[in-house]
Formats: sequence, structure tokens, C-alpha cells
Amino acid sequence: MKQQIVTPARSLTTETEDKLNKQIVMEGTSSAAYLSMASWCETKGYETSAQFLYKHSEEERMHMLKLIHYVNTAGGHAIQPEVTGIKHTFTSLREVFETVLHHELEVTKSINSIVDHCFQIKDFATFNFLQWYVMEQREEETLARRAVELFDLIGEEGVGLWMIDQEIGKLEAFAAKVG
Ligand code: OFO
Repeated sequence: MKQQIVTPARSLTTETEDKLNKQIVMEGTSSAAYLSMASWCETKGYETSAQFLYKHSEEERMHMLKLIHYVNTAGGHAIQPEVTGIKHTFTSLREVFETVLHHELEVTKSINSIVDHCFQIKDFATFNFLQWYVMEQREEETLARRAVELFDLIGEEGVGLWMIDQEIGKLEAFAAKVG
């Protein structure tokens, strides 16, 4: 009897699909968290920081969508993430940007671990797809770190907080330069 050869219908493994779905949750959480921070900043009169964070919330949503399309077109099923536990109030503008930095460092760790996994199992298509996220994290970490540094550089007394808020708006151009 002729032996039937069963070929898998896709290269994406279930394990990689699960990891990418977890990353989709992380990007969705980033988008929601930054939206919440933007809203808080707007209520406190930190206009430039609010605009910066609204824009970043949109970018995180785009990161999430990019992953969703990748998983689905690779034969998997991307799951719309449940996003819960978003913080709505903050004690200070400094706390907002320290939280952003901490969060971005966690996202970098997560991306790196999926990249490592893909390399180990020789899923070079996903490995290659994720390089965009590797570089994006590099830029986002720089942005967040520079934002936190402004608090010590300028100082929060007097018009300090107003100046910090203004400077936050200039960070995007700086991060693009150092990429
Ligand atoms: Fe999605 O780049 Fe930051 O979190």
C-alpha cells in the first residue's frame, strides 16, 4: 500500500502562534495603558505629554494589528486580546514616564525571547518579521529613557514641570535621529 505523506498546512508552529498571541496581548495592553496615561495628562494640563501619549497609544495599536495580520496570514488565528487592569490615575508626571520606561523594557524582553525561540526552531520567516519590533523597541526605550532623564535635568520646581512637558514633544525627533 502506498504510504500517504502528510505535510503540515503551515510553517508556523502552535507554540510560536501562542507566543505571538501573548505578544498581541502585550501590545494591546500598551495601547490601552498609554491611552489611559494620555487621558490623565490631559486632565492635569500636561498638553504636550498627553499628545505624545495619545500618539503612542495609536502606534501600539498598529503594532498589535501588524502581529494579528502576520499570525492570520501565516495560517494561525490571532485572538483579540482581553485588556484589564489598566491604571487610570498617577501621582505625578514623573511616575507616568517611569511606568512607560519600565513597560517598554518588559516588552523588549518579551520580543527578544520570541526572536530567540524562532531562531532555535529555525522559523526564519517569523524571526525576520520580528526584526522590525527589535528596532522599534530600541527607539521606544531611548524615548522613554530620555523622558525620565528630563525630570532630573530640568528639575520639577517652579516652571520645571511646564518645561519638561514642552521638552517631551521634542523627543520624537531625537529618537528618530538615534534610531
Ligand atoms: Fe509595541 O512597542 Fe512599545 O510597547
